[in-house]
Amino acid sequence: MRSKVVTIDRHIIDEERRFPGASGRFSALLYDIALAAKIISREVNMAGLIDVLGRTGERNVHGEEIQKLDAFAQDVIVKAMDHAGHLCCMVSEECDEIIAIPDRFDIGPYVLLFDPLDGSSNINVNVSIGTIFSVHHRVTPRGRPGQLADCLQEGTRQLAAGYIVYGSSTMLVYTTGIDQGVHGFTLDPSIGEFLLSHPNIRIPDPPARIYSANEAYYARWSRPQQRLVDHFRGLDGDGGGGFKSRYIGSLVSDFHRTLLQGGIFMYPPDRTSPGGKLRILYEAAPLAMVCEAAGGRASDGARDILGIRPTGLHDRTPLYLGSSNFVTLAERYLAGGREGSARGPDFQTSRISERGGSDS
Ligand code: AHM
Ligand code: MG
Repeated sequence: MRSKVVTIDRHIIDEERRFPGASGRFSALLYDIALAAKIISREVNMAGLIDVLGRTGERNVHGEEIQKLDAFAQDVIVKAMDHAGHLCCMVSEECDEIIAIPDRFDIGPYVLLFDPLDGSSNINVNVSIGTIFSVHHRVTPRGRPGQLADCLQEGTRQLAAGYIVYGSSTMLVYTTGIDQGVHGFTLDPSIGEFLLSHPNIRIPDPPARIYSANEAYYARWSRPQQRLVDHFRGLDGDGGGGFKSRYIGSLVSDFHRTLLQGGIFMYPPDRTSPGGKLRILYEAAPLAMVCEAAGGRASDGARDILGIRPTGLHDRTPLYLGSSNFVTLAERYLAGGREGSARGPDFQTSRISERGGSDS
């Protein structure tokens, strides 16, 4: 039994005290994200009842229009975050352009980038979905609306990143730096509070041997990518195998499992999406920060995700995320050439590193 109950608010305040001189603005921003998460969680849990209460386009018992959940989540986050004076602008998967702070509100020093409800194909079938967020400090002069330059920053410059998974319970997981730890909070719906349930999360070592990818796209992958998965399946006759396959199709949920159990999540480039599917700013970079803060690695197959500087708000990237040794193994296979050349130069050593240094 844990000896004390720590709410997310208490945790954020305690963390802030470690930085004398902190304005409290950043803590307030995290607090507002947690508040938005609670509202979205409540609605996600009611999702199955929408058909009972009325269909989208109709009004609910409060006389409010019932929205699609992703539009609802977008609305909740914008309304929770736009007025407190923390932000200079926002970026969302749901909006082509930068979301400006309305003129009547103060302009702050931070940028919030988010995917309000990721895993859209799972929304209507009661499978876990999530929200992803990333916070940067602005780089343009203060006091004016945020600019593109404030949004298009490398992942290494994130001040905080995290996600909320709406699963069998709702959890919020976040970090404020690679060396600041990753902390997980579970929502207790009876008191409406996120309670610290997973302090200092580290990806287990040795990790679970789990790979996660949409294998229906196998025929569209490059030969090195196919060989990597053949290796996980034990089909290449070269010491692989012993892996399980798990793929939910919700990035947040697949990543959450990877964080708690280890393994590798992959969304590779393929013939129809040569640049990958997942977006850098509000999908790949924030999860990469959490992953690295928990001792893992995140790569696009050749480069660290956190080093990528996007040129557009919705730029995409291939993504390999999870246990450090598996991500490095993937890079070694892919270095063999994306168009199907022979095995990568370090193929033999990859068998060793895959198990974290001991092949026993
Ligand atoms: P979305 O932002 O439209 O929901 O797309 C992102 C989702 C991720 O959650 C998930 O990892 C991936 O798309 C699944 O894609 P696919 O159905 O191609 O496997
Ligand atoms: Mg998404």
